[in-house]
Amino acid sequence: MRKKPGRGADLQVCGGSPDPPGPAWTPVCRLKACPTRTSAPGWTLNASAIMEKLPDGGRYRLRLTPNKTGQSGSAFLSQPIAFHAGNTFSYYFQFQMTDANSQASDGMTFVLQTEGPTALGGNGGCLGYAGTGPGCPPFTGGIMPSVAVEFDRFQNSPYDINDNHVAILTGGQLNDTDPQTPYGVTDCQPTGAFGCMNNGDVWSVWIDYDGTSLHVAVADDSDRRPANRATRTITL
Ligand SMILES: [Ca+2]
Repeated sequence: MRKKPGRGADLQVCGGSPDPPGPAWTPVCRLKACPTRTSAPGWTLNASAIMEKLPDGGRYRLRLTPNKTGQSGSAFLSQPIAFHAGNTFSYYFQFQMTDANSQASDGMTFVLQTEGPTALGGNGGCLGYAGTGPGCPPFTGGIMPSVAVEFDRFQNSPYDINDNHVAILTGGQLNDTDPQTPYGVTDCQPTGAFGCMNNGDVWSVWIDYDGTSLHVAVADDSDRRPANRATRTITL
């Protein structure tokens, strides 16, 4: 898995379900001053991606890019997972795109790929997944072969429907398939209201493959799964 580009997109990786609410805690560090690591067992971190300790002093989370322009970073499992015809999978994670005042551009992608653990696409609208080039896509240089789910919160003309959409991508291209807008919120600039993926909330993501189709569900500030948001019939 992997990803991301633009400014201030943080991917918080959690195994299983989120922790239940606990007692109030006192921050042991402020986010920008919390301890960081440039490696994580089992993972390959690329470019701007680092592990960053949570302010409660507990777990580390994956920070794909800092809050700067022109960034791209990715993180993949170092060892590939064998996948055969008829196999299925379910994956759950949480993300947080901080600094809504700077729009937390441009978003991020969850990627299944066979290129290798150091794979990385371009920054900005390429979401660390697609290749770069003048004019309009398709561009060369994206991660491929691959299937990705994008969480895109900056509208690039002419190929994005708005500045807050989820879509399925293939072949390292920004070929948005079945683009859908969480909560129907289509205007998230300059700040993010509820339903804007850049609003600083912790979002939950469910990605499931049933052997025939890829299904994606997202929820703002909730770990309760809603109806699928995007779906594509695809052979992995
Ligand atoms: Ca975009």
